[in-house]
Amino acid sequence: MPAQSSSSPITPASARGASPAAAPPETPTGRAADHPTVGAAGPNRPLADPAGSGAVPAVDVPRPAGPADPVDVMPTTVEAAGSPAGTTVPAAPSAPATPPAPPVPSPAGEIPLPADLAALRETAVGVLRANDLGDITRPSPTLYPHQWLWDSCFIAIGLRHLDPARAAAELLSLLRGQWPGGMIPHVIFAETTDYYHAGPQRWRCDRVCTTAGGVQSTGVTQPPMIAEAAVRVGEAMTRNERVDFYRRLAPGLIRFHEWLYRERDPDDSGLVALVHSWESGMDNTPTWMEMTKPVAPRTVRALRRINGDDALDALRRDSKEVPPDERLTSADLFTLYRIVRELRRSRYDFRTIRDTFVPLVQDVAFNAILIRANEHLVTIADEAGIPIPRWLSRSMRRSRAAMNELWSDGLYFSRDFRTGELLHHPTIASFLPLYAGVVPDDQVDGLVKTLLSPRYWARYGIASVPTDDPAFLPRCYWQGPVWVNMNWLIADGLDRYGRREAADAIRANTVEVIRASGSMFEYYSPLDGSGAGSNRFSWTSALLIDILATHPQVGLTSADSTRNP
Ligand code: 2M8
Repeated sequence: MPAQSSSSPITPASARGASPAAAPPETPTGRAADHPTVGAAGPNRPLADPAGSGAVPAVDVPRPAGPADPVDVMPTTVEAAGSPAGTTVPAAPSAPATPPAPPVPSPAGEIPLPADLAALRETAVGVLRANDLGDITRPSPTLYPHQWLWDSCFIAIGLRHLDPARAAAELLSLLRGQWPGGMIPHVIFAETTDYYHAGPQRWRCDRVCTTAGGVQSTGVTQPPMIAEAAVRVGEAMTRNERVDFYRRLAPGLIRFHEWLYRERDPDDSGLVALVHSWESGMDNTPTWMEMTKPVAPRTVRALRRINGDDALDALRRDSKEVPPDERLTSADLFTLYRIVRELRRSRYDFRTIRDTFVPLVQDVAFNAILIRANEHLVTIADEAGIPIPRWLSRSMRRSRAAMNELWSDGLYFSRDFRTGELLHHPTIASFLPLYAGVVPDDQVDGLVKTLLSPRYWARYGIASVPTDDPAFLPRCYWQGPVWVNMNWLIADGLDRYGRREAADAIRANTVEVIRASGSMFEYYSPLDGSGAGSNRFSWTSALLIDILATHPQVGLTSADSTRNP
């Protein structure tokens, strides 16, 4: 793995004292009383504060209108080698009208990238640099000003190509927020006065626990991508650096996996349960919204009846950068806030939460990511020379077997923890068992065929909700758009099933949709490739850098829309 710390445009971690070999990174020490993001006068004031409106800086990056040439949106399909006969893989979007620029040496020093891709990579590096807050990287400059768990993992996977020590610091910094019981929170609040709609005062976690680093956090977790990211970062290090990094990470990481099973799988089912859609990372995915809508606050239902969505829209503050129709609905957002309130009252304790109205879901994507993470955890612990408790190894084995229970009618589905009923809503999550590597051989063909069908793989990539589903909205958050992290995970799984050509077609498509938009958007319409959500988004940038470094041939071929994978 080529490492480029010397020429990295990211500030070398050593300059900030954040090398994995150095002492743990300095941590903010603010508590509820003195943290700059807390307090009614601060920017994280309660949602309905009338003085709050308009305080969010407008995004200064123009939003592209989508592909210039409407002909570009016509579906083109090519035969998919490595997929069942008759399956087609949509081609990558065609190249921009300008003739291809001559190749320039790739920064990785291997296969030269065409000049436009080299420039795109520089844009991605620039985004990561701009979002770098020291030892953490915010997902985007305006909408997401703190540290998110799985974002940091995807970010580290890209950062390793620029500065492995900085990438390691990104992962180690997640341990600052670890709770005494082992939970690693989904957001660790940065010392910033920038507004975030679900800031510390919504969670009041300081009343429940003091984190090791004295930082403020949310009281829920997010997909456990840390072990995957750590192994990728470890690949970019010398053996000594890696062992040192793993020794620092492994104890906290093992405690996190222990917490997941102890706290969230109390009945030893093998599948952990989530208590909020924010834990799934796919906030408004239809599966979760089906569970969430019935617990909408009465006031929200009443306001909606009287004034439609307008009154609610006026109260929310997360949609100042991003138009409301690209985010979840206001009613759903206020319902998610209500669930946070209930979690807070339950002191984030699953035994208490179980007896409340809070929806509990054994989320298929989260559990798939956990299963893969377990494998990586074994590697990390082995190399660090730290044993994994026997009971944890047993739970890990149980998880692999339990995934089969989520299979129904050719897809995998999440399950209602209380009723044991499958939630039959097909989404991108249904394919994550490919990433986990738990799909039995005789089920792989069918699953891949479904993934490559136009229902899921539209002209500009894999839709997060099938395009013919009543819930599908091409530019609305987790309700339809293409997500670069999902593409990355599924392509990785396909590789391990020997479906390299389908995997590379996904990567080529990912690179192309980013190139066509010219910007690092949070998500993209699968129908016309237009960017949506936040711009200057970190994981899009990081995973683009990773794909171009690990699969440079994808960048070279992606402009050829007639290519046959
Ligand atoms: C989105 O979620 C946050 C809440 O966690 C939000 O909308 O405020 C999701 O896309 C999530 O997966 C992601 O980690 C986060 C930051 O990028 O944004």
